[in-house]
Amino acid sequence: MTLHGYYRSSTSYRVRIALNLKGIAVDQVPVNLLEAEQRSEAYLALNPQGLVPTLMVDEAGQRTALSQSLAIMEYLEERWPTPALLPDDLLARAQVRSMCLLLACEMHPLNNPRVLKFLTGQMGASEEQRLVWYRHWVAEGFLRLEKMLTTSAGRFCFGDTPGMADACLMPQVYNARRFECDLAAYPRILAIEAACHELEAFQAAQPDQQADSPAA
Ligand SMILES: N[C@@H](CCC(=O)N[C@@H](CS)C(=O)NCC(=O)O)C(=O)O
Repeated sequence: MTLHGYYRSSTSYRVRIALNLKGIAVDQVPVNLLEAEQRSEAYLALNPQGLVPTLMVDEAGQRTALSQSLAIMEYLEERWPTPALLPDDLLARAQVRSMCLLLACEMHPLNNPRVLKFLTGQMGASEEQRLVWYRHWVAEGFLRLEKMLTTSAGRFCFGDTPGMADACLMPQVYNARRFECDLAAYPRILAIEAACHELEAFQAAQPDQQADSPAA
């Protein structure tokens, strides 16, 4: 399989964590978002949305392009069920998916670079207003997630096994740190971050570990 992504893209980061947790090796093709490579004709032929990630899969004699990080993680889970990214219990699986959706649908899109660019461009927001916006949506999301974690978390978002919710959480924490958000009010999230940092699957997925990172 081939993963088209960008080192600092949180959605690519999610998929890298999921692949690493499952022990699946893939080829990686960098798509430089700063150079607008995601909008090149060649890339749009794979992913009409012009977003990363895209996972290219060879299966049943054909090559298929999968987009949307949550759909990709669900594919990986169904195709290679062990080690699992979701718990066995049906209700528990729904709880983990709720956390994933909070992170991926209520937080990530609001603070996506193209939204921030629109704010400071067409909407005329200042850099300071951009930061207020960014930090507001981090606080709003993390406050709710922190409450959900009171009933679900062990060492990780759900119990003591790392999984799909942790793969969604870690990139959001990474982004929040880049924008110097105050995370002191979220002790459970910080404890989960520390637990994830101990694992090779999460370490190897970090943006600065990727070949297209300037830090590499
Ligand atoms: N819901 C999508 C979001 C994908 C997305 O927003 N990707 C960003 C990077 S994190 C992107 O490609 N941005 C490029 C652009 O906005 O032009 C997913 O989960 O895969």
